[in-house]
Amino acid sequence: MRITALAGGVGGARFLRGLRDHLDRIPDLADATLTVVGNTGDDITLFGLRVCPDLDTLLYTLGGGVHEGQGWGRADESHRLQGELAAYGAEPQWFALGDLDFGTHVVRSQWLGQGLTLSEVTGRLADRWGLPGRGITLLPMTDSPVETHVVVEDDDGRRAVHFQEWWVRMQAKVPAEQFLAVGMDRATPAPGVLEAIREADVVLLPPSNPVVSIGIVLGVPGVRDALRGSRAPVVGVSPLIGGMPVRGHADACLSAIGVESTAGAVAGLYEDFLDGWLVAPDDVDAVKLPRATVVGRPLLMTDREAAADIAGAALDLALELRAR
Ligand code: FO1
Repeated sequence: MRITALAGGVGGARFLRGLRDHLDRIPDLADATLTVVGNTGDDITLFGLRVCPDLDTLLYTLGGGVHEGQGWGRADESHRLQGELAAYGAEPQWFALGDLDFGTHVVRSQWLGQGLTLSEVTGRLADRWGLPGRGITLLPMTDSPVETHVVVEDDDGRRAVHFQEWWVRMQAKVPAEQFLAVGMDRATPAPGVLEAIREADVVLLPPSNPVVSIGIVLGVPGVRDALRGSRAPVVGVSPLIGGMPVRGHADACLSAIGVESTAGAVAGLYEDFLDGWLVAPDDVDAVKLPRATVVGRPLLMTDREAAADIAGAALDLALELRAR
């Protein structure tokens, strides 16, 4: 069975690790393959190095090297290099980059500099993290440079800042007036992305941020049409429980685009291709969708086991819809 998922950072990565754990514990599903189309709108160049936060979060989480408490960055990390950069007054210092994490950014930047595409680079990084051996293919949504920038207005005036500055330095406290996917007008899907959607038996949308993660992937020309035309059932998992994001600032992102922070409103962003929607029990009654089947179950990924159960429920719903 071929499963394809569009994913962003921490929530998406934890969900997909749960999905792999779920597949591994069911003999009939153990040989299922998973293709993950990762958001690259969070990517940023720092100290001359290309940093891909969502791809790295997926790599480290699925490869067993993630800092479990943070959900991003490496376990057993140190920050000697960052300390040296700070001592030289190098900016910015608001984005924590550990020594092990720097290894990924150095080698990625070296390979990009040698002319490899982001897809080729990501494939090499995934090899090191053992993803192919677990039946997992990680694809960037596009090989073209795309960056999400955020229009804000504060004491420094009205301007666009990089998404990471808004998300990390500003903690999304300054209202976002608009999200701009800079470079998206020249972007094309990375090799294999459209095929992964068209040939999937199941497509899953993890509980990633619907605006700045999944929303950005959906903005790559051709992706949304492929989902609309896909013969596979598309099942998503609400990133909100009772109107609040489980983590991160999805509510701030939704209000920026004039969408209310409810499981139903988020489903509305996907309604032209969504077949199934998993929501928290308290949200079931409020979610009325014209076409998609709504199922309620606890959605808090409190630990790896819970994530496997939630991912299993999403897959079960997709398989049920396939059988109809
Ligand atoms: N998130 C933070 O809140 N603070 C950080 O200093 C930070 C550093 C960082 C470094 C590498 C990386 O891959 C992710 C990092 N993140 C940090 C998380 C990141 O901002 C978000 O997870 C995603 O970009 C949003 O999904």
